[in-house]
Formats: sequence, C-alpha cells, structure tokens
Amino acid sequence: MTSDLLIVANRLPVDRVKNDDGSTTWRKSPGGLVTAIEPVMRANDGTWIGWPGGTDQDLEPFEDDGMNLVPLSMTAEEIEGFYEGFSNGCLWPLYHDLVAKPEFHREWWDVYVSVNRRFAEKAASLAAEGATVWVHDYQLQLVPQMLRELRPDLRIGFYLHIPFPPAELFQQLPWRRQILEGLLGADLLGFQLPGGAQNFVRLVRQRVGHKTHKELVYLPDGRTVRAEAFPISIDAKGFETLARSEPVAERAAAIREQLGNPRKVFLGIDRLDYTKGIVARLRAFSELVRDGHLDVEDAVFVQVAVPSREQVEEYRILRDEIDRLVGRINGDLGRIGRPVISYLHSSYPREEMAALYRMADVMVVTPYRDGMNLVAKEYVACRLDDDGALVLSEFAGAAAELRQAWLVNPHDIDGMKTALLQAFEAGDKELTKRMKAMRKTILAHDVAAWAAEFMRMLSDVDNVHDKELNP
Ligand code: GDG
Repeated sequence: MTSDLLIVANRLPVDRVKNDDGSTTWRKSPGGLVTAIEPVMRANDGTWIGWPGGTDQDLEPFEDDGMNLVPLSMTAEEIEGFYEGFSNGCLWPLYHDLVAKPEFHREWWDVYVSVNRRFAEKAASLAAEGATVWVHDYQLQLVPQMLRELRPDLRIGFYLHIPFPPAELFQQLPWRRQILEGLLGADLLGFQLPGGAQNFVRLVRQRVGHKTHKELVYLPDGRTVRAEAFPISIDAKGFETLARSEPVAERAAAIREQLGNPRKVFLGIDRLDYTKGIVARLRAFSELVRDGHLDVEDAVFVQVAVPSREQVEEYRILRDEIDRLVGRINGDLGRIGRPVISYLHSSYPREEMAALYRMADVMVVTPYRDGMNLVAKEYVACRLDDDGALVLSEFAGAAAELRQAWLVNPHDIDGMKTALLQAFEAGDKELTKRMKAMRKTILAHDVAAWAAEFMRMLSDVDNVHDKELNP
C-alpha cells in the first residue's frame, strides 16, 4: 500500500499505554502537531512514519483512529547515538545559541546518518508516484536529500520546529555541509521565523556556493528550493472551548483554593529543559519575595516541569539544580502552609493544563532561546475574560507575534524582576487591553492555518511534479 501524503517525524503521534491486564493500546499524543496535520492526513489517506518509543523491534504498521501509522523501530544503540547523542547532545544546544555546550562525536554522527537513511528508505518504499512527503525537525535533516536520491518524483517539504542558528554558530558543526545539502533535498523549507530562513539561505550561499535570491536557492541541476518562515500556532478554538468547560472552570477554582487563595498566582509550565530559563525566573521571583516586594500571602509561583530527555546528562544536572534551588527558596522564605514556589515535576492531561492556564494571573515564559513556545500561546487562548498577564522572553519565537506581553531578557534578572512586578501590579484596564490584542492574534492564526499555508506553498512548487492533494 502506498500513500499520496507521508508525514515523516522522529516520533509517531501516539504513545503506547500499558493496560492492567498487560496488553497495550495506543493513545494520541497531546501535541498540537497531530491536531494540525490530522485533517490533511485524513483528506489524503496519509501515512505517518515515526519511532513508537521504546526499543521494541518490528512493530507492524497499524491504523489508529483513521490514521495509517508506520512504526520505525530503534535499537538501544540507535537511541543513544541518534536521539540522545547527536540530536539532543549536539544539534539541540548548537541550534539554541549554545545555552549548553554541544558535543561533537563522530560515532554519534555515524548513527545519525544511518537512522536518517532508514527513515528515508521507509518513506521511499511507501510513497506513491508523485506523492508529497513532509519531513519534520532537527532529528531528520538528512532525509530530504536521501529521499530525493531514491525518489526524484516526490514533492518534499521540511519543517524545522527549533531555531535555525546564525552562521557564526552553525559553522562550528563538523558536518555543516552535509546538513545543508541534506536540507536542500527539499522543495520547500519551513522555519519558525524569517531570521532562521535568512540564516539558512546565507549559509548555503557562503558554504555551498549556490546562487540565491531572497528566499530562493538555485541549484545547479535547475531545481529551486524555497526557504521561508511559517510561524507555528495552536488549536486556539480547541483550547478556548476546553477552558470554557464546566469541569475545567471548577478545577481552576479548586487549584486556587488548594493554594490558599493568594491574591495572585504566577505560573510556569515547561519541559524540564535548560533552554527554558526556569532557574533564572525562579531566582527573580524569589528575590522579589526576599526583598519584600511580594509577600507569600499575596503571591505564589506554581512551576510545572515536565520530565524530558532524562537519559541525557545535562538534563539530570538541571533537574538536581532546580530541586536544590526550590528547596532552598522555600526553606529560606516560605511559611507553614505557604511555600514560595509550588513545584511539580510531572506531566498532566490537557484538561489540567487548561485549568492551570485559567487559574493563573501571571504566566511566566522565559526561555533563553525557543523556536516558538506554544505554552505562551495556549495561555492566551485560555484567557476567556481577556484578563491575565503574560511575561515573555524576547528570545522566544512567540515574541514576534505577542507584542503586548511584558517582554523580558531572561539574562537580565533585574529586568525580569521589574517586569514580574509590573505584571503583578497592572490594573484591569491595562491587562484587558493587552490580552485582547494578543487573543486576536492567536485566534486569527491557528495551527490549521499554519498547516494549510505550508501545504499550499508546497503544492505550488513547480520543480517536477503535477499531482495535486486534496485541500
Ligand atoms: C518545540 C520547540 C516549538 C507540555 N507539558 C504537557 C503538555 N505540554 C505541551 C504544551 C505545548 C507543548 O507540549 C510544548 O510546546 P512548546 O512550544 O512550549 O515547547 P517544546 O516542547 O520545546 O517544542 C518550540 C514547538 O516545538 C512547536 O513547533 O514551539 O519552540 O522547542 O503544547 O501544552 N501537554 C500535556 N501535558 C503536559 O504535561 N497534555
């Protein structure tokens, strides 16, 4: 069975859950990507290729809720070299402004190449003549070129969910040329921001020597490659509807009650990742309490850190650092029944996320670098009454759209303290003005629009193909 539309991503859009009787079933992953791509997948009887998680071998393709899913298994060595090693120990920190030090190991690179090849071969075997293939993210940057060599008839799109770094940083990569050429296998390259697309085009001109003009790269074989920004978004209506529902409203009130009904609740929700600036923001908040600007009876900070990449050393170190910091802050500044920081290291269902967004007065999103940051957009979508404040790092992609947030530089602790205090003290009128404008932005450009724009641009590519997909 072949498909006219293939999605190729590191992970399948489902997670395996073990039932009490030992059997297993699949549950759709919470992310917005699935929501966005699902309708296009259904309309075209699409197929999704990805790693199902774990080290189980040879799972058969299966159907889940009308989606064709093709698991690509990985061995423990592949997970270590490809996923934890090259993807998350090298590319992730390099692409995020060297927030941590990237490690360049030749053994990791070799595994990255071989796993990318397996993804490309699987896609080549499942694509119908003239099919469209949409490859996702930094783990699979060699797939476009590998796939084009196997199947020149395909229309290939690629989307990078994280920032594409400036030349000065990218140049450190010993395999920079291979990555650029890997990406150039695509017809259309999507980035979060125009800056990422520009960084890419400039590198291609300087390093590979191809002619370029604005967002276009001209290859010697006559093909053109387009590199453009497509800022990702969320299922805004879906979040709003969820936040409006009775159980979520009740849960939001219950959480505030459990927190002791402080005047204002601050909230942070992030994967536990060193790019997210969790330590700096907790430090800023605790100094406001220490210096008497905030009182623990008045304000509490709820920080949710979702477990992530726990096999990677840097992530374990960060977790310990946060554990120690929260312990010290609460020990030094808390009172009985009144911790300064209410810290949760756990993941939650979507309903609980919506309840947290609904109950929080000040949402604090302070990454050192972030492709977009969907949490910031989800908070805005859940503020039905046009209230609540968003404190947002200027280094998150979302800052380009959410201009009415309190924008901060997370490296500047004093600046963050000022912004946190201003957000805390802002009057209703100001809050409403800012939130109204941000809600308008988010509702006007949701994730369905994002996917549709990318697909439309991809189907406009006139390199070799003529097969049209259903909109
Ligand atoms: C990468 C880029 C870019 C989190 N915890 C739970 C949960 N989540 C959901 C959030 C949100 C998503 O995960 C996280 O997205 P972010 O954008 O905030 O961050 P990354 O994970 O780093 O995502 C980023 C994104 O890709 C998309 O292109 O924006 O810049 O780094 O949707 O709600 N969802 C549930 N339980 C949790 O515990 N249900």
